[in-house]
Amino acid sequence: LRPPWRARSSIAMSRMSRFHLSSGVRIETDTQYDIQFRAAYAGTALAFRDRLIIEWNKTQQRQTFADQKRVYYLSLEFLMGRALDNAMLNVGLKDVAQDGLSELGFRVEDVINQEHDAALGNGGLGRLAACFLDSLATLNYPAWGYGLRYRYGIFKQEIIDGYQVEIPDYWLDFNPWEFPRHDITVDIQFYGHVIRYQDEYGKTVNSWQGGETVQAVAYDVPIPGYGTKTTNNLRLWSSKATSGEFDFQKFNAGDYESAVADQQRAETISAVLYPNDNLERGKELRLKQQYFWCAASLYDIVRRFKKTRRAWREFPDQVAIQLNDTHPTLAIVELQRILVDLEGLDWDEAWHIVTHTFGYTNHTVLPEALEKWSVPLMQNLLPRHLQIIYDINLFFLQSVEKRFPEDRDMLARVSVIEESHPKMVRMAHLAIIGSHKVNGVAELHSDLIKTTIFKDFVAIYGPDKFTNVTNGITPRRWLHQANPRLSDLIASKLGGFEFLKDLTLLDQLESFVDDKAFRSEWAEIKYANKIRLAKLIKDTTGYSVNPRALFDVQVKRIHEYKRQQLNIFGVIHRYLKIKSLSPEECQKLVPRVSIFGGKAAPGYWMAKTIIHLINNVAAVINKDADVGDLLKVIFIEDYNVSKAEIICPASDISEHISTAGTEASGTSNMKFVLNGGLIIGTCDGANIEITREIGEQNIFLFGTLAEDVEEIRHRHRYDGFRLDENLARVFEEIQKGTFGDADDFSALISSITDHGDYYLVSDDFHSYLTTQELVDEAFQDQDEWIAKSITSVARMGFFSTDRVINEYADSIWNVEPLPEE
Ligand code: 26W
Repeated sequence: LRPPWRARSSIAMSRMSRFHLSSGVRIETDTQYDIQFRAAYAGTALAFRDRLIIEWNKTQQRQTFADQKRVYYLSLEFLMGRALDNAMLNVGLKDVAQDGLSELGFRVEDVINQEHDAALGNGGLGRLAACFLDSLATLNYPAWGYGLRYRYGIFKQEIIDGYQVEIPDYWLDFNPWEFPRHDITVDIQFYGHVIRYQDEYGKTVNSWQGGETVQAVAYDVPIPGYGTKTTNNLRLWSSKATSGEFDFQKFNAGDYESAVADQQRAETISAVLYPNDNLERGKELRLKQQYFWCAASLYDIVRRFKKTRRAWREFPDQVAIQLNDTHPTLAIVELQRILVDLEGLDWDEAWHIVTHTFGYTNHTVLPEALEKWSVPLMQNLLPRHLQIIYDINLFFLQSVEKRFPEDRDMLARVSVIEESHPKMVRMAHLAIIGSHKVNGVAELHSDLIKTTIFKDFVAIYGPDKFTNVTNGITPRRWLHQANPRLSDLIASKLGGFEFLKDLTLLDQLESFVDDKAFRSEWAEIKYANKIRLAKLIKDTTGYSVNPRALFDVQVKRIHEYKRQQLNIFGVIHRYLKIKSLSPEECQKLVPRVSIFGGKAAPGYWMAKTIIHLINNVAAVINKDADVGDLLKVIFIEDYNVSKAEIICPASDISEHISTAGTEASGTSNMKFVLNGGLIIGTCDGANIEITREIGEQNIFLFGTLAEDVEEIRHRHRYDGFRLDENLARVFEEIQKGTFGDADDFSALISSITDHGDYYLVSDDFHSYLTTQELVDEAFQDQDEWIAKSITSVARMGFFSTDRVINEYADSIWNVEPLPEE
């Protein structure tokens, strides 16, 4: 932080009074810098918040008045990052704020950096939801996000002695971006039992009684669009004890302690984000979170619909609900319950409405990530919902049986209920049956779900129910905000910032590829961004890295399928090679900085082992005088959205090297390329479409193809397994203890050597190394490298979430934008 100097001008004084009013801090007299910075942040944030509120109210009124179809995006995760910079840029007043703050002696970046990330997500799925909100507002769609207001977001990661340590992320100390709506509450029921009886007209009534209730309270977050007045709403639910239950009965009975315990139990529901990514663990509290959030959101959506006094059959013409993975699948069951049990509709009529309302997006094919809930657990927590699930399944299976009378196995395969011990509810099956469209998030992934996990459903419903919508990223945050200098340079060539609203306009950059001055400005900006990252590295790890070296980055959740182990084994190989060369030979090498970042789920032991190995390798290599600048290894702790904004603009190359067929899409690949970094990757997820767009000559692809993976795994299992020679050499070095206690890494090694190498690390190691050599070679021709960088950026227009949202709107939601006249 650069200390602010004392401000004297009168404009500055009047702005300070805003700080004073909002924070109780007097900037001109308070000498504690951190307090001053916090006050500057609070004052600026509140000033922008005021502006947002005005447009937010107008937007809500406009949408109510227009009374057209709305989109509801249900996501258990919204990985928003910081809001202030985004608000400044979207409202278009960052310059004004910058001037005002500098009069007070502050740099705007320092003020922006005061904000705590809103980290209500694990990784790709949560960040995608955040990018979607930005595009929905920017494109003027009448849209709401619904999520949970976790008191603790994803944990903060510290690296201590090379190990990941998790620290709770309490982020709500001062959050000017949320508005508690104590008037908007919903009572949510759990447990209890179902009573079935005939009413006076002989109709069967199912009544869910007893159990306990918890109150959902709405907290609203304004979502401003870029360069538009539309400001949508993200509604996050917070849990608390229902007032009646907590205070009076037990309190009066003198049972204070247990009354407080009840309150705490209620608040636990929205207390913490589950930190697993792609791993399902079947915990009751997680199911409670899911129902709590689905039921509150549905109540809200239905309440809004009812105000229009339309007939129920018009519900799907007014409401589109998108399920971000299977986490909100209970919303399907809840809507059926509301319509049948509470509103008295016939089953079939209700089911027609339900199935025309929902769309389901799948984000993973990993078997361990597919949600299943045990029937006894569900029976206990949501007895009426379980009955409804059984009925949905019964009617579904009856229709399947009619169409496939010969195929008994088919019924067992597609059933919502898995006949295991205990029985399990398969949420993906329920999501498919209850939706009118199912989509994957990249072409390969969408093809894979149709031919593997959901194959039978394609046979049942036909291929049209299954579709692809390839992911994207918002260029506002991931180009304009993260890389302002590059954005300015592009704008100077394209005649303005229109490309931020229509990213395909970037294609005009291609005509400047041969422009020498342009190239050197382009290269200079990349270099400046690398200096900025080098500073972050110095500040957080203490290591100095040479910004002229090739920056090779892999930042994402740590997971065996994403294969950070392949990368670090490659680094060890490089290290051994450097050690074996003469000083003259070393002269010819390209200096490299291998940069890692990412969190491991706290219970994912193998992922934590990979982090440990990376850090131990870094400790050895970084202090080896023989190596010097030729190789540095960095683990950036606590990778999050704000750090991504510094890291993505600073890569020369980034790694997207999952085993083919395992990464549904990937979105950081897009962020890196959009910022002029090249990528090394496997033929997986969106890498394939990136290649198609930017051209094969601009990407470094390697490794096994998805279609061959199964056969190779089979070979490993039955014909034995041959370890790659170079990898064997790397393992020897680890086993010698070069990188700390060899026992620490024995399981990591034996997962490859003795347990079938499920992720094909050894199979792909040779082509990985060969491709890395091509990277080195290419980097030596900087002119050509920059040309590739510019060409790639020019061809990235397809990967904007604006394109993505328009595709969802046209092919799944059937909603229209509602711009301000
Ligand atoms: C139930 C535990 C759990 C938690 C999170 C299972 C699965 C998830 C997410 C679906 C994991 C996730 O974030 N998937 C990622 O979604 C991105 C957005 O579509 C894709 O780009 C990534 O490839 C995919 O891994």
